[in-house]
Amino acid sequence: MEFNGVYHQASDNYCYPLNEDELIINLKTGYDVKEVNIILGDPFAAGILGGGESWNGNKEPIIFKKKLKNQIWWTTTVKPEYKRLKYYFELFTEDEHWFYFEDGFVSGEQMELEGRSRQCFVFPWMNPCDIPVTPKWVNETVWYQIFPDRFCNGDHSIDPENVVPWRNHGKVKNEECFGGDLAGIIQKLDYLKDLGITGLYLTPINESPSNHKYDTTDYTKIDPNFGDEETFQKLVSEAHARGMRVMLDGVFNHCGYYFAPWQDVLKKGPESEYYDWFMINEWPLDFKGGAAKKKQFYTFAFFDNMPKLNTSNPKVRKYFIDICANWVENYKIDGLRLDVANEVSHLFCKELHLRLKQINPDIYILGEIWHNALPWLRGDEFDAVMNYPLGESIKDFWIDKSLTNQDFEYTINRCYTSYMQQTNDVLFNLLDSHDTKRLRSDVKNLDEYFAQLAVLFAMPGSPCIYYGTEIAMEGSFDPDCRRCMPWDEIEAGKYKERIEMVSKLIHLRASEPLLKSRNFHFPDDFSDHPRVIQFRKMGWVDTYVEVIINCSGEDVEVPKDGEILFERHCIDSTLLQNGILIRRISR
Ligand code: ARE
Repeated sequence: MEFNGVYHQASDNYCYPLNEDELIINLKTGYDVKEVNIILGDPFAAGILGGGESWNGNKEPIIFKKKLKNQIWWTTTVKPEYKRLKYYFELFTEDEHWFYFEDGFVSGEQMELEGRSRQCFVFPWMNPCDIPVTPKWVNETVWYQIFPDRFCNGDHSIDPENVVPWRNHGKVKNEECFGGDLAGIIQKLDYLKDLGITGLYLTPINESPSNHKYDTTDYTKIDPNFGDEETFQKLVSEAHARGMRVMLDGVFNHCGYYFAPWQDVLKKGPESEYYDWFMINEWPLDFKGGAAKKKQFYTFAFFDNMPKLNTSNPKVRKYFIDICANWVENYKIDGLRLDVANEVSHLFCKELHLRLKQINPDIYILGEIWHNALPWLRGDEFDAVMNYPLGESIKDFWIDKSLTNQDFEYTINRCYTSYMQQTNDVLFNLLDSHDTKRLRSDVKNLDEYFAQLAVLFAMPGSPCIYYGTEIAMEGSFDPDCRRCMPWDEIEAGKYKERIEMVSKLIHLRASEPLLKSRNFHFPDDFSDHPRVIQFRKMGWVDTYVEVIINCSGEDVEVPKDGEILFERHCIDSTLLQNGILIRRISR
C-alpha cells in the first residue's frame, strides 16, 4: 500500500463540525486504496474511563470520494450521539488489508493480537462556539469589484487637482487620477442592479495621496476626491435599497507616508509615542538609500512609502479595530476585505473577528490571501479568502491546451478540499482583479472568455466580477488592468451583446439554487474527449444542474435531455468549440 499517500488528522479540514450535529471526516489515500471503512464510537464506550478493555466500534463504509492528483479524498458525515468521537480506518487495496490509527498502520494480522493498545483518532467534543459559522447571504451574492477612481466620475466639483480627462481606451498609469468617485457609483447603481449584481466590493476609499488609496493618510476620513461621509452613507443606503451589500477594503498591514502617527515618528524618532506602532530596526532612516531594502524598517514589500504597522502592539490593534467597528456600526457595511491579510498578526484577526461579529454576526470578513489560507479559516478569524487558486486553475485550463478534463477535475477538487464546507460556501471566487491582468487579455477570444465566466458562476462559493468584465474590458498587469469605464460607449449600446451574456449568467447564478450548491462532482461521460469539461451541481435525490463546456476544437454530441438553462454555440445536440451548455436534469 502507498503508505505515504495516506493522511488524516482529527482537526482542520480533515475533521470538523459542519454544525452542532454533523462531524465531517475526510481521509486522503493513494489510488491503490479501493475501499475504506471507518470504525467509530464513543471515546468512553464500555463504561471504563480509558480502560484497557477492547473497544469495538461500529464499522461504516466511506463511499463518497473526489479525485485529486495521485490521491483520493474520501469523505463521510458522522452524527456522534454524545458530541464526541473515537475512530480509526480500515483500508483495502487490491491485495492488502490495513488499519490506520493516529499512531500508524496495523496489518490485519496484527489486529488479531489482543491487548495491544492502539491510539485511535479522537474528536473530543463538538463545542457549539467552536463551530465555524459563515454568513449565509454571501453564498447568494454576486459581487462587483469597483476601483473607484476609474469607475465613474459623478461629481466634477471634487476632482483632484491633477485630474486627467476620462479615457475610454489605452493604457493608464498608476499616477493618473481620472476623478471617479462615490457619486458616480451611486449614479450607476441601477445599471449594476440590471446586471444582476447583489454585492459591491470597493477598493480603499479613505484619504490617501494615490489613486489606489492603499497608502492611507487618514482612516477616519473618506478621500475628498471620492466624496464625504454623507455621500458614502447615501451610497450604502441606496445600495441596500436595491438589495446590494457593500464591502470595504481595510488596509491595516501598513499605512501611507502621511498617516499622522508615522509623521510623528519621522519628526520625533524614538521619542515619538507612536514609535512602536511600526517595525523599525534602526534610526534614523536613510530614505535616499532605500531604507526598506536595507531593513532599517519593515514596509509592505519594499515600498518606503508604506510603513508596516505593528499589529502585535495592542494600541495598534485597538486603533484599527475601533475604525472597523465604526464602519460596521455606523456606516452599516456588510463586508470587510483585509488587504495583505496574511501579514497582519493572527491576534489582530482574532480580536477583529470577535469585535465585528458582536456588532453584526452576519458581517463578512474576507482576507486577501493568494495561497492556502487554512490558518486563517478555522472559524475565529476570516470567513473566507479571495480564491485566487480557483481563478488560476480555471484560466490555466484554457491557457495550457495540454491539460485534460481530468487535470481540471484535480485542481478544482484541490481547491474545494482545502477548507471546511462552510468556508467553501462563501469563498470569494474571481478570475481577475485590480492586481492581475484582465481575463479578456488572458484569453484568445470571447468564446473562451464567456466559457470561463460560466465556470466561475457555477462553482461553489460567491463569485465576483471585476468592473468592466461585462464589456470584456482589456488590460494587462497593474496599472493597465485599471482602465476607465467607457460609459458613453456603453450607453450607445456598443457592448449590448456582451452585457446581456454576462447578465444572463449572473441572473442564472442568482435564480438557480443548484448552481450555488456546495455538492458537485465530475462524471466521466466525456472521458474520451479530454478537452470537454463536464461537472454536475447536485441537488436533491436525482436532480442536478450540469455544465458542459467544449474546448476540444471539434463539435461534440451532447444528449438532448433536461431543461436548458443557458447555452452558447449549442445547436440541437451538437456543442461547438467553446460551446457552453448548462441544463437541469431530473431523472
Ligand atoms: C504598483 C505597481 C508596482 C509599483 C508601485 C509603485 O504594482 O509595480 O512599483 O505601484 O507605487 C497597491 C497598489 C499597487 C501598487 C502597490 C505598491 O494597488 O498599484 O503597486 O500598492 O505601491 C502580493 C501581496 C498582496 C498585494 C499584491 C500587490 O500578497 O497582498 O502583492 N495586494 C494588495 C492590494 C494591492 C495593493 C497592495 C496590496 C498594497 O490588492 O492592490 O497594491 O497595499 C503572487 C503572490 C502574492 C502577490 C501576487 C501579486 O500571487 O503569491 O502574494 O500579492 O502575486 O503580486
